[in-house]
Amino acid sequence: MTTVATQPFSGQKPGTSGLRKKVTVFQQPHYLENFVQSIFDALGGVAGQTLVVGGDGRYHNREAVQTILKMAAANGVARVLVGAGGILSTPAASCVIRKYRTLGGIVLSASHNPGGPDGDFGIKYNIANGGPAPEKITEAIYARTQTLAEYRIADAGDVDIDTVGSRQLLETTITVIDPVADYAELQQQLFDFPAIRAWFAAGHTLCFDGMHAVSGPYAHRILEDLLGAPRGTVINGTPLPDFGQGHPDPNPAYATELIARMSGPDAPDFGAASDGDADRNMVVGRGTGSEPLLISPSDSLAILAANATLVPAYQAGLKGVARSMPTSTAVDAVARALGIPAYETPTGWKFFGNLLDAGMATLCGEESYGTGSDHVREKDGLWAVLFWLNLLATTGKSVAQIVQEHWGRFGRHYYSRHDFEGIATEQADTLMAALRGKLAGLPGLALNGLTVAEADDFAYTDPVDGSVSRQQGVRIVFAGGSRIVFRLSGTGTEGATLRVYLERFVSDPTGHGQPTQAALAPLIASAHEIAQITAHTGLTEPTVVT
Ligand code: G16
Repeated sequence: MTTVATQPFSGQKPGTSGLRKKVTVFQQPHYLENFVQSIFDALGGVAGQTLVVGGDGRYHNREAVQTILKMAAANGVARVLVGAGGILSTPAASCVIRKYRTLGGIVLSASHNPGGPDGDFGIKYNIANGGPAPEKITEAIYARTQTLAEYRIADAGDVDIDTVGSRQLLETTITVIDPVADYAELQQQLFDFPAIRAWFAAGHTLCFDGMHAVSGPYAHRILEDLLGAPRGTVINGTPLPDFGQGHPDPNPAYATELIARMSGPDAPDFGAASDGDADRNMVVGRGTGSEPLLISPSDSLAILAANATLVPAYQAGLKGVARSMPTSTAVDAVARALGIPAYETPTGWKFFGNLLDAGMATLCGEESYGTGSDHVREKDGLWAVLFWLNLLATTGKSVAQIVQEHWGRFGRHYYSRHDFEGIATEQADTLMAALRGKLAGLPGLALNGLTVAEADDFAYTDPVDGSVSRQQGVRIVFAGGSRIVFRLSGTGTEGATLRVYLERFVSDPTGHGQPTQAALAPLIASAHEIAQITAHTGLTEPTVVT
């Protein structure tokens, strides 16, 4: 065991979901070690505890796992459960933390951000409930990074992390586990596997795009081995350190292979993709013409909530639902019909943890392709796919039928997010400051046929612990319920990304067939005018539209 003298690095502040930086930043001597020691210290020490360690398999994953194991041993951790090959998807890590009642876990992932030597890397700490550490812990970790003077690490060779079984490192037991087994067992307890198996046996088809990221092994095992979907159902199913040089973000802009396969009359019945660490999902149906039927994540959440009692795990009904503030209010309409509460939280899955722990919400979701439930404390990509498969199998309906019927009953919430990436941080901050400065004068403003009803900067008081989070996004609500939300991303690693979220509600079914961007055109024009996006950033168009 060695104690190494070190100096603080600036900027080790966790964002929306852990610390995300370029791989080259993490490769600096002491950088990862400082952050890991700060986690251990912020927890008040980890001696005698059990921790879970794993990651999404991206470049630098294996090296980082070895460093963490040696530091865990030097800090007196009793036992570490590590996924074979250093692999654990984010929802699987959450599942393992909960199942084995560990103190928590360290998850290595930069989620949907690209990987490889020039790509991104990330690390986050999850607490004993299996969910991302709440702000009071991430703030304590950050505070510790600023004063750290030394860290402890075992002066030992690398541990075998590829063979399932236990071995010793100093006094610490390193137990290498099958990364899929516990997660697959949990999913079988939630869904009607025999019905889904029968759906595949009847010739129905699915295309699941693993995007060369960590969902592949989970999808192969569950969809093909356990549910009998034919081989080839899962595409891009082998995790690669650079994700095949792709961008493992399951949206129409990046999941291009899935979109191509879902286009045209011979498309599979159902399509889905997941991201770098397998917590996100995009679901797609067969369209009527050559275009696939893209289901917005907000609609997907609402549809799952409306049909939840068809799934064994949720047969008794939902206690409540929760969505992040920028997510469309489609699920609120379902909650009203079901007579259950709907909570609105800031962006970041960590804000759902208390609601789930307190039994106040059962399903949660976000516009950023995240959906999940109280079965773990992370969003869960494959879980959402299994939920949809369960609905398709038990109703016998097509994806398009389920979506059309939902809109017919609840109305349609047209929704889109426009991202303006690569903005200089000062420009983005100036834009947001100018917007905040205007808020009080906006109500009553009429533009593009819309009238501003309310405008504010979202603040959230957690109903369980009373903690307050301010400045979580500027909301502009128009008469009739249309909304524009502006906020800066907390997950990027270069410059700033402005996210503009657009929502318009249409109750009349004759208005449900419009192309999304056309339906939102007055809101898009208003967003540009109100925020002066081009004047502040020089960008006339978004760089990504989802
Ligand atoms: C993370 C968070 C999500 C959030 C998303 C986007 O997801 O867990 O709650 O919606 O980032 O955040 P932002 O808009 O700040 O970039 P993931 O999948 O990247 O871990």
